[in-house]
Amino acid sequence: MRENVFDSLKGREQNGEPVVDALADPYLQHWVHDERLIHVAKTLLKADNLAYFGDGGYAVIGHGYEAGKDVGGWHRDNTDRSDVNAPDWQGRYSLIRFGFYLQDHKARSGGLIVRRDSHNRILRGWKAHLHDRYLNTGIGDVGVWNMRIQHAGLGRCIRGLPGLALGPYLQKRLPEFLQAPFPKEERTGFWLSYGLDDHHLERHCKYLLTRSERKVMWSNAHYPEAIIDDCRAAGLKIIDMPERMRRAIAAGDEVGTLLHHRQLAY
Ligand SMILES: O=C(O)CCC(=O)C(=O)O
Repeated sequence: MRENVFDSLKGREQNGEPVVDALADPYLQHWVHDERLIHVAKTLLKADNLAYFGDGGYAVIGHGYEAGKDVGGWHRDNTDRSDVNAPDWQGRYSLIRFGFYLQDHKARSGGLIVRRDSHNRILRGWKAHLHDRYLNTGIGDVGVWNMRIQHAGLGRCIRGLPGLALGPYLQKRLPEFLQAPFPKEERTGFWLSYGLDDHHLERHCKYLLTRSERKVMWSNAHYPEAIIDDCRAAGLKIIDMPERMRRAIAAGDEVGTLLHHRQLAY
């Protein structure tokens, strides 16, 4: 997978290949319909109507992905991030994201921190930090999270006690020698989101249409029929968000304009 990501990156940086989501990327599209991932997703979500909605991609630190600017802060990936009365927080939420960290973070910093139980409630104050957990992923591991959960990329852990997470606040305050070093390789992540084909997903798709980085990722994305067939054969429905965005643009709708998260009206 790491090789696939670097082949894709080389294509973009050296051959001018366009930035597209994972399913439109010839180096990565086979991962979207990997039956092992689909099996895990369906098992976790306890249902069969699984869909991919154009939310898959990678980032390599130093290649248009900067610590403190693009990665490092606490956030959620869902549509309604702080308003627990909003639709995302009603009923069973059904969107998940796989995160592959393609180097060893067993005792090395640079992996993901998640805040346990924050997908069920809003945790505030210092007590929230008691829920922080560094994912000590090794090579070949994958983290999967509910997209409502609070998390922070480029986490750090304590040297010698790698199970202990250091979120953005503590990273700035704890002396460097107490913090576990980063792996030597370039820090690379590859992410794939899936959801059940339901009202939560439809709302999230509407939300994604507002975002400018989706416009970048989808403007040149086209899914070959053969790949859609492979997905179907693996039991995965494809929601063609690039096409939906193009249609919205052609109809004169305001899409792809927001640089940052803004909650949808409800
Ligand atoms: O680990 C990272 O680089 C950030 C991952 C993340 O926050 C996400 O995929 O939503």
